[in-house]
Amino acid sequence: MGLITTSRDGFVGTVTLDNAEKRNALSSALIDALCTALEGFRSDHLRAVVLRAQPGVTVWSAGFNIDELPEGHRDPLGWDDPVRHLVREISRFPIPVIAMVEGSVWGGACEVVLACDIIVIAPNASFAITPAKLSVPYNISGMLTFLNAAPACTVREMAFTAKPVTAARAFDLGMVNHIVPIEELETVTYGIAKDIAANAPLAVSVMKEQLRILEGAHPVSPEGFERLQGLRRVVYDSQDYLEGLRAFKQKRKPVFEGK
Ligand code: KGA
Repeated sequence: MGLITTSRDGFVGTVTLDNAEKRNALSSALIDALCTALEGFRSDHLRAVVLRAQPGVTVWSAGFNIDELPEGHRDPLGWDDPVRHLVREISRFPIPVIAMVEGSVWGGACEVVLACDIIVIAPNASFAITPAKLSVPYNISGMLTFLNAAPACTVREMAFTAKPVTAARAFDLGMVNHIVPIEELETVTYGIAKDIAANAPLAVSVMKEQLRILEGAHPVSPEGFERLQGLRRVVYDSQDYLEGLRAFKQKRKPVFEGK
């Protein structure tokens, strides 16, 4: 079964998430396919990429494939985690990636969208930062993706409540570039892609990399890094982490005890 589809029109490539049955949860297989598609676009010297889901979805992506999270005592979001790999791939990709979003975007998928260069959304889009719902310690560079995309007080509210933010609010907060009626979503998105594709690709590419390096220019001391990793370990070693996973699989609300 295909998890994504790809297409291209001139210098513009499209990757469409195509696993609505599992709400486009970011399984390692889906992410592998997506990264392979991006690599193909890179070697063919495309100049803009649109990342989207099938038209009409109510869930753009349900985030991490929770079934693939480790059963405790292992960092669930370490360097080699597929979502971390995808976020790095998008942000280091030398071609702008435009996220075109209708429907809800959860957890790791919210980070993936916010890691894209430009975001165009329909009024039914929504965004949620979900680790607190699952008792997952999000990783440090992931928190930076959120912090680079939204005001710190918004990131705090989203992370602590895990409640979705509406499209209108995301636009008001500057988290996305455009909110447009659903009928105009493709026209606006592909219009931007074509504008980018008409420009000098080397100049665009170097500006993208400059912005990535500048956005990531936050020195963290070794002591601070180790402190954060130690605090994260307490969370993924906890009973609450196991409870979060179990509750999702049993389709019930988790009961967290703070231990
Ligand atoms: N991982 C794995 N499977 C998932 C999934 C996920 N994140 N989300 C949905 N599925 C599966 C679900 O188990 C079901 O499978 C199918 O997709 C349809 O889901 O048919 P099956 O085998 O039972 P469902 O729930 O029936 O669809 P729905 O009623 O339309 O509801 C859609 C939503 C998105 C509201 C619902 O599926 C949901 O709440 N999903 C989880 C959203 C979430 O909390 N995501 C965060 C994932 O964690 C994450 O990103 C991390 C680790 N994080 O933030 O730190």
